Amino acid sequence: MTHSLPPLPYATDSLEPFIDRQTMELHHAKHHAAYVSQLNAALERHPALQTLSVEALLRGIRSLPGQVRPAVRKYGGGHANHSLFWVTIGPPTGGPPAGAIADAINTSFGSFASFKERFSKVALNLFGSGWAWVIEHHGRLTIVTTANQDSPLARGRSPLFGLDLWEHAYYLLYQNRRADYVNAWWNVVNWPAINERLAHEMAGVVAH
Ligand code: MN3
Repeated sequence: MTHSLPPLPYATDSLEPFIDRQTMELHHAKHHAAYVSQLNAALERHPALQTLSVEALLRGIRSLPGQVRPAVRKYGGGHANHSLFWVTIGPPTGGPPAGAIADAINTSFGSFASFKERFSKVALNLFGSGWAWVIEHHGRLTIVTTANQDSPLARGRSPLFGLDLWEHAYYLLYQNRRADYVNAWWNVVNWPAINERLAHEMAGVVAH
């Protein structure tokens, strides 16, 4: 089994004006695709690892052979991070989160406004390339960052959603204005999809 680039579940221009078509095309078909092909190349000599999902590779990264570990960290991380990113954004629907994610946000941060402020601040303070993440644990949400393409999965944490803070995610439209990109991203967050992920995670916790 080899890893493959998941198709985008919407048209590349459907996030405009917040994320432009050209950025979406390059980001998905070039950047993400490169992580997938580099991951596959790294696993070529490790047939036993080729049956594992990218999530399983990252969760078990410490037990991987030393020669393949850096590639899984970089390219497996890049593949998993982007696969999650695409499905937790979507065409703008407007409006704040509802349902379970709204409850979890209110419980953890007091209000959506204060969550938004905290998350944005964390995203702006991240130096260099990386990601800001929201992680759920027993119904409470926390905000963490990772550098480069490091995945929270490699630290035993499952990200609910995250924001790509590499310049390739915003430079064409926003140049160096990361704050404008972060502000724009709130308009394309797919709260219904995040609610579904949250429901699965909370069901998983109950089942343990
Ligand atoms: Mn990216």
